[in-house]
Amino acid sequence: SKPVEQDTQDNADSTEVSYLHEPLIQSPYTADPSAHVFEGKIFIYPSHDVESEVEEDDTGGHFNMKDYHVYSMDSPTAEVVDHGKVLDVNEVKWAKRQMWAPDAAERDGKYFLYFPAKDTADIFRIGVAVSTSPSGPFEPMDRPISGSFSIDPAVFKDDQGEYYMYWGGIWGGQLQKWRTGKYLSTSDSPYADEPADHEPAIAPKVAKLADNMIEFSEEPREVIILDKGGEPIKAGDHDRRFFEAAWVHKHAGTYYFSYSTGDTHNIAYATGSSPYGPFTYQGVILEPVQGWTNHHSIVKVDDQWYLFYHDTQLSGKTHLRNIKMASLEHLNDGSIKTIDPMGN
Ligand code: FUB
Repeated sequence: SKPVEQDTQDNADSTEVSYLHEPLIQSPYTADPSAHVFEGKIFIYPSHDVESEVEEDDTGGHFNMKDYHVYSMDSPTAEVVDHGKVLDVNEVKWAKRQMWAPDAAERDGKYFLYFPAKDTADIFRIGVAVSTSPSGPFEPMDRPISGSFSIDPAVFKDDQGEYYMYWGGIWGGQLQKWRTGKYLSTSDSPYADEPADHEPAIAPKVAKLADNMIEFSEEPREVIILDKGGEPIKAGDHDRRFFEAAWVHKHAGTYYFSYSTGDTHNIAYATGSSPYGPFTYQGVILEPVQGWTNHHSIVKVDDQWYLFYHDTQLSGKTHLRNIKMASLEHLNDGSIKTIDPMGN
């Protein structure tokens, strides 16, 4: 279905549409939308999903993406502009395949695209590419970020102008293979190397970025997610444990760490008083969508918060997704109103 035309009686020339819970882009397939306001517009940095010759399995090899497009909107109801291909895997010397969920950040008029991809040893690393424009094209660095691993980078700018990268994803994102601090794979099974159910869940990672935005300025730290009793969420708690798709936003002085729970398909959130955490689990922001993956971003446009997410409405196939947006509401007690992906 197409985005719904708004009532344009007051403005016959208006091309405004309401995209809420409707595909933002009909073609190509897009996923994992990281949205930001840059230069007064909404910019969206999604994955570019493509048909794949690789068979579906739990390491996600069928998510075999090869490049990135950037999109922008003048406002939440304006048409979506495709700025075209801004980076191709063939331009990235160190990367071999699987250009997964990216994010972007701006500093001093420069724009940085952060992206995970598998290197020539089939290990996920996080790369960075630079542009003078939020719409790219982006020039990749010759090497991934030193000390980076796994997937799904998300960069949060704090009020004092410090930038933090959050990342990680288990199974196909390989985070479970980094528990010793080095890549250690005891088996080809994607489930090997996970902690036992009663042990603390694998933690996502955070590191402050250096002023040049292309390096970490510190060793990666663990992002600890606690239950309301102050205990770390356990590995067996699939309804609440971190899986992938980290995102951080700040509202009324509180840091909100949100993420996908993977095989239970929720976007959950936890709150804290520091960008490093710990964060206390609070609940679900977005219920399961059509398709296996759930991946989002949260951005404030003027005075309204929006959730960007994806589902598989247009294709019915889990690796061919389409991005969407919805309004997001913080309630007076600081909690976030749970969103039904169908808009009900
Ligand atoms: O798009 C590929 C992967 O699927 C992402 O990196 C994950 O977050 C999941 O959405």
